[in-house]
Amino acid sequence: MAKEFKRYLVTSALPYANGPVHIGHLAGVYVPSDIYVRYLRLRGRDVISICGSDEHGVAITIKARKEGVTPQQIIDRYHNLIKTSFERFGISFDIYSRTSSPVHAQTASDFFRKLYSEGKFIEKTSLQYYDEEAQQFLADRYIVGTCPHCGNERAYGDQCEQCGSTLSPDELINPHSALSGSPLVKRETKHWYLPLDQYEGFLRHWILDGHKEWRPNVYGQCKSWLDLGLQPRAVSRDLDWGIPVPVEGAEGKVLYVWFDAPIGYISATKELTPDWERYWKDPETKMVHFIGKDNIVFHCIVFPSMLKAHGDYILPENVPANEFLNLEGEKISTSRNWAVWLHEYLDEFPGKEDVLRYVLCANAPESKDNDFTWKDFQARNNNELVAVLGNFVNRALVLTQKYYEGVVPPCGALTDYDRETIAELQRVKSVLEQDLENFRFREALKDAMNVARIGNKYLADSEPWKVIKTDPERVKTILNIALQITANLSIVIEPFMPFSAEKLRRMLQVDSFDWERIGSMDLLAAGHTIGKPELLFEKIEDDVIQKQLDKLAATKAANKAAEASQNIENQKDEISFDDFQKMDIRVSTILEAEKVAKTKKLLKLTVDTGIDKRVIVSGIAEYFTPEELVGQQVLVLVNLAPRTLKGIESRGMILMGENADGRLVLLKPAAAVFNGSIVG
Ligand code: B3M
Ligand code: ZN
Repeated sequence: MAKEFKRYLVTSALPYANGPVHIGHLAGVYVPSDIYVRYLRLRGRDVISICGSDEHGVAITIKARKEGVTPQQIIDRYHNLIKTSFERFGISFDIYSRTSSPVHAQTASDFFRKLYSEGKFIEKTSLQYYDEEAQQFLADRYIVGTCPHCGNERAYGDQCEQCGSTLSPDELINPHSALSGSPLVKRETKHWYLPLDQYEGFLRHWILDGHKEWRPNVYGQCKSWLDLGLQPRAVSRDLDWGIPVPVEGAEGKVLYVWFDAPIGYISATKELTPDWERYWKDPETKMVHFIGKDNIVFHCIVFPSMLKAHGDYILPENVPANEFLNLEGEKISTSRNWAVWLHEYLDEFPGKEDVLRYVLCANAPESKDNDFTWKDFQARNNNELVAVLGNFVNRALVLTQKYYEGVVPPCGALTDYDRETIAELQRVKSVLEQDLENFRFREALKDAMNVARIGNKYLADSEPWKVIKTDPERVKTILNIALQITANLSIVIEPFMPFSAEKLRRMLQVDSFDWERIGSMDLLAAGHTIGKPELLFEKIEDDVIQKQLDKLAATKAANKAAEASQNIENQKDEISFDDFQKMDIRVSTILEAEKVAKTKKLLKLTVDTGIDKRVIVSGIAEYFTPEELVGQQVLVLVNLAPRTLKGIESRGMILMGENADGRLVLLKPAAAVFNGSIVG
């Protein structure tokens, strides 16, 4: 039997205040979390829903530098945009705070000081990259250089965005500062580390023994982290943006953003209620963290270790992390503007908040990554919301207007079919509650929509528009039942589509019903007058969708043009003729071509250079199909040192040009030339 709790503390991942919220955030975190808290409130549970902007970290300082403004201006802009967007979308946090608040600075500092004074940290001095011109230590993201895997000259110290490799600054060729461009030196710096390795035993027992009910993607990731063995993790950084490390000898150092951010849940609760300790320290509280999969380690390993080290706090009962949502088959990217931004959706689709809430729940990446397409958005709106839910409600209300001037007719004797329908309706509540309690929101939405399916089938089978001619008394019972089903719908859709539930209650001229009355067939008393029927949902036409697809196409073109312009670099340093003579470029023919598995950009080519037949791996899969390349004559730098890419040894480089919209083009002889012909 699941443990009963007296209250619920529900947190949602604090969005970074360096950009707007997009559908990936909503599908991953905020729609599921809002469904859950709305449900708990409808059940009369004591629940608080906590969120706020995550306003520290390197990404905010990079954005500020890029825009030539201060980090404070960045966080003020996006904190306000995010907060108002959530409110407009019906995400009903009890508080939406921010980690730049004084209460948070105090709470995070006190938390650090307690662990520090109790000796829970390791102090370590290490060598870090330092920019002497900018006079500051550099976070990995501020270090750029050449990727050792694909030659991208603008790879970052933590990742190469061209081939996707995870990097460390030491792997970069010619690492230099993204701030000043100057080469780097290493300097000693002291930081404080949380010895996560000391918490392995506790975490193993608490998670692997104690929470086998966690979602497989979450449990599995925790297990692999623990099996790999945990390392001490730095909880401070050399940065001038963040919460200063509150101990002697820590000038110029701030708390690591992932140390301070989760404490933001605590500080926001303090701001919400003087009773905050009952939520955070009483084991009768059920704490649930809603996050995306990239935050699992911080919410299941790091933050619980911090809470354990502190000693006063409870631990999360569940962390139902979602996987990722892609957009039209590609990863959503803030930096490449490849997203559907919430504030833009709300402006462009007024009154359709629930359509997006519905689609993002129906398509939620609960167990695996999923894809959002505008065609699917249109299909679900037209074929499910309009054709099933909206259609049923409209028929029930229009027929009541038509036959009884909007007055609910009395219910007469029930047929067996009536009883079967009512019994089916009454089975919904327990299934719906089970799915909601267990964070199966896609299933729960289907349970709720099933009420509309039951209603539609009941009307289609009962055909009141025909029976009215022969047995008008019977039609009173049919429509009374249909209206009770409509009233039940207004309850079950509330957690998912609060705007439509409110609109439906207005059409029925009722206040909200109690959740426990789901399944009741006397929600609307005979004689009650309902309001004017309106359309709950309207069809979305092709031109509306095409406009969104055109918008994404324009984004893609803009990205390619931006990349192309970035590639027009100044002429490189002068070289001697001897230097040039070192390069051996030959006319060659591509004999075979195939995609490199698990990569989007790489092709494996077999090339006849006239000297030999060899394999060359080239990052051109986005621009050419293998079929297009076979038989083409190209120019190959044959004496380039071999490199191994995704396990394939590549000997040489195919020379490419780039056109105005950033697409790569082959460079080939104006007429057929023998393979091996020297280019000079
Ligand atoms: N700011 C969100 C992210 O990683 C991160 C969550 C913090 S929750 C304490 O996208
Ligand atoms: Zn690379």
